[in-house]
Amino acid sequence: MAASSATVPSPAASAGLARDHLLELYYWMRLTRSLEERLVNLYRQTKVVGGLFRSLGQEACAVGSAYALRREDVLSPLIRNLGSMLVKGATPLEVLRQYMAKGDSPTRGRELNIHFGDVEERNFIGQISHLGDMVPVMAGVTLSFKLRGEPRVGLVYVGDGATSTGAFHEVINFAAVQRCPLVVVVENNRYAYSTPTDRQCAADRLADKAAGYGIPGARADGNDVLEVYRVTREAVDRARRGEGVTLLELMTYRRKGHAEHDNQSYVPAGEIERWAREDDPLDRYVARLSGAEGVSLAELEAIDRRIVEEIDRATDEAEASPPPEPLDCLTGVYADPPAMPALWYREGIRSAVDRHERAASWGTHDG
Ligand SMILES: Cc1ncc(C[n+]2csc(CCOP(=O)(O)OP(=O)(O)O)c2C)c(N)n1
Ligand SMILES: [Mg+2]
Repeated sequence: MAASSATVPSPAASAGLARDHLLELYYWMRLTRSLEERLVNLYRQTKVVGGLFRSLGQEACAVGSAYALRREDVLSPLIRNLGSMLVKGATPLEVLRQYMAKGDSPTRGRELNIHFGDVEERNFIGQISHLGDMVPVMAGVTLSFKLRGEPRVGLVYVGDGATSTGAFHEVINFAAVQRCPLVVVVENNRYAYSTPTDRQCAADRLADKAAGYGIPGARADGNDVLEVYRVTREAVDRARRGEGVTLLELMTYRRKGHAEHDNQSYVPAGEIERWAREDDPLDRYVARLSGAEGVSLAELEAIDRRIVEEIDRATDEAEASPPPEPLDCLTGVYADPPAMPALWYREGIRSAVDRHERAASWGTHDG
């Protein structure tokens, strides 16, 4: 350990976080980036079956905000909130299996990125893709906390593009009136697919929309993880005190395309490179930790090595996972699956299936 007592951060300068917590924030941000880089490699090897949605440059938004929640609080992530899900307890193994559509992934191969949840233990909700539509879900979740008198908070993310949907407007209004214990985080990454923010909304500051609902709104530097933590924590504490909804606008930048296939031809020349050079959340945090917080680079490198080992192990395990079993497609779809002979739809071609399609590693099929 390189730190001496002289390097213990002052709570005010570090958003009230102790040294261990500051290092945890680094761990989660680095894990997010490294795991996504591994997913890119797997994507290029065609082992990631569907799309790949990066949060490169946005890791501080995801990690700093989720870190402000307690375990019992509920988080509603989006595709660029891998970091938030990891903080809430999703594992690299689950994420890798999910992207590779493995039979033992959380959605048993039905879904191909991070649309999965755990509302029993870890309290993050499986997202749907429709822009803005997790706001109504979370208004309902947090209204139930209020009605039951539970001191729990919900946090829902929306993109800048999603703030222009009807669901967003109608339900923030509803949640504000009901004083739901809800934090709405707008991740303003300057683009909605290929549309820059100023081409889809005439307001300069999305946080100003809060005034229309009679709730507090704040804009913050989304690439400063401690600032993200600080403003989210204030909003979370406010919600827990029964003071209702807060709208936060976190300013960041989407350095990759909407998904991995998108070549970003619509982005002005030099813009991405400028953000990478001047405003990378991890670079900024490393500078902060190794400067004002007195953390040695050797200590950060040790964390990096641990992360590589964790991701390597998880990748091996995920690659060894079986593909989805065809018969499993009914599981979880019908409460009472129709009685039918197994493999009824393949009865006529049973021998062909066995001879040609069924890899030796596949599981049992027809009892
Ligand atoms: C209601 C609706 N309209 C269109 C889409 C297609 N769509 C998916 S993501 C996306 C852009 C989202 O932009 P933003 O809300 O800024 O989030 P970001 O991808 O930047 O994180 C669009 C238009 C959708 N999923 N739902
Ligand atoms: Mg956006």
